[in-house]
Amino acid sequence: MATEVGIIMGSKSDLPVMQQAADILSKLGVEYEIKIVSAHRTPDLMFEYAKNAHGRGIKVIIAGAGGAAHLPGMVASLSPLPVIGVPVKSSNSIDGWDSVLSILQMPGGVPVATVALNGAKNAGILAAQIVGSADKNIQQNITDYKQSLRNAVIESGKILE
Ligand code: RP5
Repeated sequence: MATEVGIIMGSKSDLPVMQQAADILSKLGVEYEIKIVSAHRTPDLMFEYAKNAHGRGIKVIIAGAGGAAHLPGMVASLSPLPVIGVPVKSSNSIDGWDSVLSILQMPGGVPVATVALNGAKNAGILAAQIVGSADKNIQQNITDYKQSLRNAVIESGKILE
């Protein structure tokens, strides 16, 4: 199967958060790649990645960054693909708000679908849902996953009975 989701992050220090996107994509049967591409430290690599991802068959990009988090917005400006931004509460962050606002407050015309602070799991699910809109097997995996969430809630409530 072809790689359909690209996960990128600004630093290896983002990996503990961004790994959660990779884990849920694996669970949902979506092929992904995962790389470190910094907007500030490797702008040339960021440019190359964003310009070429769609040509390589990638369908969605998940981009995570902390602090002055330019990576998701810059990649969105360069790529025709949907970009999901993950604000990361990094060691240089002021409580996460800097990365949340940097990723969320994109100007009109350049959207970044922003998930919650450290919300890489939801970024993975959203990416799978986008891919699943044109892939019945992946869509079925998402339906099954939602059913498992329901079952877990019903099961957890039994302790109160
Ligand atoms: C951002 O700066 C990265 O995405 C990371 O969240 C943050 C800190 O990076 P390191 O100093 O830990 O490499 O660009």
